[in-house]
Amino acid sequence: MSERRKIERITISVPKELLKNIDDVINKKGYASRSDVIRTALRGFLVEEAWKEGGEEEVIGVLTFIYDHETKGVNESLTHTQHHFRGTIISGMHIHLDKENCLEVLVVKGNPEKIKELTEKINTIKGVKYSDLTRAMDEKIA
Ligand code: NI
Repeated sequence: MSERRKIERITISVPKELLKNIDDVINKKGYASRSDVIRTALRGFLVEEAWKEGGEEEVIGVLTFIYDHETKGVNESLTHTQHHFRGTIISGMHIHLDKENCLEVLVVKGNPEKIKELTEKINTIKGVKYSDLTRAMDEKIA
């Protein structure tokens, strides 16, 4: 077993009602145990902390957006923006959804502020109809 997979046992105190609600989720969703749920929640907390304003850590995420490729200048603007942020964008995928809509998925990595800046830039390009940023992290997810 590697160093990072070593398990420590901790004791935590929680209000009865909260524990009941957690047990309800465990039963409903089929989690293996309370520990399993708490580990998942803790990882979510770490991701949230890493993405908080002023975060210095490198994070990873997925930016998904839909745009109308027939909007004048949208392709040029998207290409220009993505070249500008080439240090942040690891990979991308483009799907032609229908006659006018395109779906693009960008895997992004770097400083959280830089990723938010890229997200804002894409959101404000004329022709972009929808976007969503999935926040994650590639380190510390022990
Ligand atoms: Ni397309």
